[in-house]
Amino acid sequence: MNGPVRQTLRSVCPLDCPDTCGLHVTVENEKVTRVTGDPEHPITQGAICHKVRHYPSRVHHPERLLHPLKRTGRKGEGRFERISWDEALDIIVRRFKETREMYGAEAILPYSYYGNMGIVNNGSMDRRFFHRLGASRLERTICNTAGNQGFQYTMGIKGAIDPEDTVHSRYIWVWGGDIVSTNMHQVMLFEKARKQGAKVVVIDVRRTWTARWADEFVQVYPGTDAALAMGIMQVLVAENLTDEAFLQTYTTGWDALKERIHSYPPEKVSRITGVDPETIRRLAREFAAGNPSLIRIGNGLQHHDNGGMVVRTIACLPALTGAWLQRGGGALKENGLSFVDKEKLERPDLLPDPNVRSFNMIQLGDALLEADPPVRCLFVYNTNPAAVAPSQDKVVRGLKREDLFTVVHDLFVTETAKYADLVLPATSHMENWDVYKSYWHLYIQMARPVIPPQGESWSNYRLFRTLAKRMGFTESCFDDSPEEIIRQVLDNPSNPYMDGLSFEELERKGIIKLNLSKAGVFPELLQTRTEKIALYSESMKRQGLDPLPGHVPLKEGRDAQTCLDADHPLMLISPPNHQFLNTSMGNIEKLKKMEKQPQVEIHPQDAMDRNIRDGDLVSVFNRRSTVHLHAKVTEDVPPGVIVSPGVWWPEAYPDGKGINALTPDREADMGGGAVFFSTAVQVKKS
Ligand SMILES: Nc1nc2c(c(=O)[nH]1)N[C@H]1C(S)=C(S)[C@@H](COP(=O)(O)OP(=O)(O)OC[C@H]3O[C@@H](n4cnc5c(=O)[nH]c(N)nc54)[C@H](O)[C@@H]3O)O[C@H]1N2
Ligand SMILES: Nc1nc2c(c(=O)[nH]1)N[C@H]1C(S)=C(S)[C@@H](COP(=O)(O)OP(=O)(O)OC[C@H]3O[C@@H](n4cnc5c(=O)[nH]c(N)nc54)[C@H](O)[C@@H]3O)O[C@H]1N2
Ligand code: SF4
Ligand SMILES: [Mo]
Repeated sequence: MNGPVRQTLRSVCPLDCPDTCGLHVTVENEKVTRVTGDPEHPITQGAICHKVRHYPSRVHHPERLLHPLKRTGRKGEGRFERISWDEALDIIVRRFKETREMYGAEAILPYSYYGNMGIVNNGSMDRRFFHRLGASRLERTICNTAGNQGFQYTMGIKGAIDPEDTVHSRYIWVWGGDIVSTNMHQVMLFEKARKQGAKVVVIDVRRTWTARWADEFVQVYPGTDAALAMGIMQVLVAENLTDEAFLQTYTTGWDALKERIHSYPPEKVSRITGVDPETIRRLAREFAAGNPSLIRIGNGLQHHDNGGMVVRTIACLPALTGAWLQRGGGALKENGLSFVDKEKLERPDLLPDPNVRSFNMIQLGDALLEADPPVRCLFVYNTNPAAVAPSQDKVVRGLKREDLFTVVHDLFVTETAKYADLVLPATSHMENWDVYKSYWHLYIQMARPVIPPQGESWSNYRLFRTLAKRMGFTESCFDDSPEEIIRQVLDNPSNPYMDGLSFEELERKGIIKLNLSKAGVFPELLQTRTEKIALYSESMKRQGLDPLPGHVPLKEGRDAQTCLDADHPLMLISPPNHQFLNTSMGNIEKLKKMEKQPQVEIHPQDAMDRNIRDGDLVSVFNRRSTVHLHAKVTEDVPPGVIVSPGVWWPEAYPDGKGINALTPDREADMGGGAVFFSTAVQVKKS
């Protein structure tokens, strides 16, 4: 770290955001003073979001955790004393060994998500450690598994469009994604398309910033998108707008789907979705005429009971018009091309018992309260479940268990850390060596530390490597250096897109694009692969699912016509906000000020019925809990739906209870996914 006092160094944004930006970091006297976008990065193009420009305030936050802590107060109270790393590691190793001896290692549960997307620190040494230990496994379902599974059922692949090709799209639907806030570089690419005449339509429940930016906003009731997609398909058939040659060549099950489509005439679809029949007809015509048409499928519409089927159904649409055949046409949810060899990186072969039990992460409350035999140790890193996991009251009751030994590794004393027995300080990505792939664009990037570890903070890599040694694990994979892990990431013969990617080139350039010379992306890939687009899906049938696409009503809540529960007639959507990244950045004062306070948007009619005025403190409640926040009366949301943006730190709510107290921990129809937005509530003035 010696050298000039002021330097500009390269880094990569580690946050769980599709854009995975290249960063320029100004470092003065070992402090990060400025973060900007890498102007040479083909996707970042010098621009980053507002929140990450505030990253210096995160790295050098006055409340940044700098030493290991041990609990002195009651669980949840947040009282701790400083201890040494040595003592902390001794306690963990002793508790893990005791637990393993008395109850078996499956009484230990690791709990992590993607607070840091680097593979050296998330998805290698950590997984090896828990596999070798024999701990219970975790299904990481909280984000996108329902929709990804649905997309895959239709397309046979997680996605193969190069986002850079979306500049060629000329008619664009942004469906259930708030990309101005959550995927800003897609907006930049669409802006280029727009300059060439593209039209952008946003299909969402709420009039978002993205909806305002677009040329047209189509407002739908939550969870009804599959009906809308089927209605559009019905019009395509009725008006002879389908591409029969494409359907014959590239799909299976067209006749069966056509049969199903008849039951979705626009008038009926309108009653379900709230979109008027003429708009449905016009959307169909415009989509067929788009040259080419692209659907950018967001993550929001799949956080529902029917989320898998919604995405599976929407993914069928471009096949009806053959939009896939044109560059910039088709549908883009994520890309599935930069997959790594998980066996090698995570080493599930180290599991003493491959059949060890597994928990769905969205049901953490049940795992802690009801598992038999019980979970006795919980190790949380890269996530903040006390705030982000659904059915928060249950999660908190579980975390409060006196006999549960909880370790939390984080940069801050988060809401979850308040319940820990030990809190361990984590480095930020600015302090780590790591490699990053994106789940949207096609570049792989490497970043070196730009400042030394702050205080006594340790990276996940160092923590799990050290714990492995202290547990006496002697396998050589626990000796792998970050460089060796990065080499293993690149070395994946089963992925043609990684063929020939060299560590040396990545080290030299910091960024390399996937190799598209062997397999390519759509549209070329469509012509070379043997797999067909499954309009009728045999594999869904085998799984006991409906093999054809279609609308399935939600398990609680309402559509434009039906309300399932008269006591809780409003649907609550709680999507990400602009200035936070899930709960990360939710403790940066300037960003908090810009978001003002936790609030709930309510339609003037619903507000009037309840005698609620703009700014009033209201209670939002259902059978799971009650949350207090301020009302914002606005026509941005439809009647019957309320929207509370952002997962704030629970302390920001008047009584310390966050929005996820209200959300259900049911599994979606596919992939064990989360259904945050299928939440029925009632609202009253507090
Ligand atoms: N600024 C910011 N950026 C982020 C994040 C963040 O917290 N803040 N989080 C990151 C993460 S982890 C993720 S997964 C992505 C998510 O980013 P997106 O893909 O944009 O998904 P969401 O923001 O969850 O939801 C997008 C939209 O879906 C709408 N929606 C909800 N239900 C329905 C429905 O039934 N139908 C339709 N058509 N729309 C519906 C919501 O109103 C919302 O506007 O963003 C990432 N980027
Ligand atoms: N109501 C509602 N709830 C939601 C959502 C929603 O839209 N609405 N979105 C859901 C979605 S899509 C997602 S992906 C989840 C995301 O939920 P989480 O994955 O929990 O995301 P964050 O809240 O950002 O928490 C990440 C934590 O990891 C920590 N961290 C960062 N880097 C490191 C590191 O290197 N080491 C360690 N040990 N810790 C680190 C951060 O400081 C932070 O506390 O939330 C879900 N919850
Ligand atoms: S959060 Fe997303 S847009 Fe912002 S800097 Fe990181 S990768 Fe880029
Ligand atoms: Mo997510």
